[in-house]
Amino acid sequence: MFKKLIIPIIVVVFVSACSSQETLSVENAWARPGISGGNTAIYFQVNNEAGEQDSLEKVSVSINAKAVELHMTMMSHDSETDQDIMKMMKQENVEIPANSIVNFEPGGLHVMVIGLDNGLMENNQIRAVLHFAIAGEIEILVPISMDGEN
Ligand SMILES: [Cu+2]
Repeated sequence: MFKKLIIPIIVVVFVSACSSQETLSVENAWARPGISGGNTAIYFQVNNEAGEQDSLEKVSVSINAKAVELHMTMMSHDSETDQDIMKMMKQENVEIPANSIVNFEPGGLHVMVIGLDNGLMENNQIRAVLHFAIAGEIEILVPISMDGEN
């Protein structure tokens, strides 16, 4: 009688632990070093295994800075100088389609932390909270690195 009760409880715990991982997860986070008064960019991979589209609405960080914004780097053509230039466009939010991986990476999407109170050195670590419309808040550890390799 006692044994029969325990097995269903274990199954329920196991299933709920799995389902939370199979919705949306964030991996491979890193951020560039930055100087006091300067900026840094945070990169990561969003893996949305849920059957519905989500949206990254906002990011907050464990360090003091003037602003945290979602940015998209794009090439645009400057007709006056006839040169291609890199431009960063602020995004109100970033759509995360169902069953997709969205990469925040150099040259593309990133989280821009503007006006750092204190410098960020390699091998430091910060925390960030990603606010998703459906998945809610996901907290990540973000190591400071030159290239995301370490
Ligand atoms: Cu930016």
